[in-house]
Amino acid sequence: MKALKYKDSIDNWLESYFINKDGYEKIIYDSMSYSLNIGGKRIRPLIFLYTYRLFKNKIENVLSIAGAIEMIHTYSLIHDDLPAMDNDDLRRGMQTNHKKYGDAIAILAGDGLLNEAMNVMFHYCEENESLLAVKACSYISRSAGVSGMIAGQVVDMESEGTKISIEKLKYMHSKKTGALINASVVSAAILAGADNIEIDKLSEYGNKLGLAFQIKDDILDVIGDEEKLGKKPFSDVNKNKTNFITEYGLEECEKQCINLTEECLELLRSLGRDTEDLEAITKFLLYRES
Ligand code: GRG
Repeated sequence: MKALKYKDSIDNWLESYFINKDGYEKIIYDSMSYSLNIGGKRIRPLIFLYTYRLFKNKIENVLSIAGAIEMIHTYSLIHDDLPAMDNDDLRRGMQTNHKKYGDAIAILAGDGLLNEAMNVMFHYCEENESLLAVKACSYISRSAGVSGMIAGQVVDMESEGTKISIEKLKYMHSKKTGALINASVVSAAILAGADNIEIDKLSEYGNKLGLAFQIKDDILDVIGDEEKLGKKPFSDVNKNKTNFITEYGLEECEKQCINLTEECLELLRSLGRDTEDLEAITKFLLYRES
């Protein structure tokens, strides 16, 4: 599959962020860098950059906000893998953070990444003295917070081992996975000065993309290859969790993914802008193997 544009820029920004950090607390920098830099598709920061590029040219100016979004995502994965949550040993094909550094450092690494993401965003707002930046960054922090991703995670934890309705399943994923994907699109549009009609269309695109992403995640959990996934498959089955496969079956899920992808592409085309990169990543997500 063709490499996604700007992925190297994101990887380089993240790799150089915690470089040359020393002192008694060095282990926390090692631990945060470990999880940030052991792979990851960088879907959210790329979607952010591609959306920004619909309206503005210079992505170098906003690379830090893209990096902050990936820091938030990585923190959520570290905490999700902890024994108190999903208790997973493998992530991105490597040991999970707590397996390598222990539970205490993994909790602090997640906290550290979340706070660092906020520092990066505040710094951007200060430097640019921009109200659009404040609005964009507060959209991101709200989406990651208790009315967004954390709400979804709470419903997920509370539902373990019980059968939940499709409505609740969709609610859970619109928050847990969808909120940060939606924020990656919408915050970029806000920051770039898009008008309300464009923001609304892009928000709808983000919501549909988030749902397609989650259904594909459930499909891969059943038919994915362990090596490519970088983690053990059948995690939902083993934890007795309701997911889209248990509710709709594999064939119907594949159909829904294709339909949602088509709806995403139509929304993008309706913007009347050069949406080539967003279209490419939308299709990439449909055909991904990890
Ligand atoms: C701990 C507050 C808190 C939230 C955790 C995102 C999340 C909420 C948990 C992750 C569990 C999970 C497997 C969710 C399904 C969708 C998802 C987010 C998959 C991982 O994202 P990718 O595929 O991963 O973008 P990479 O490694 O490529 O970055």
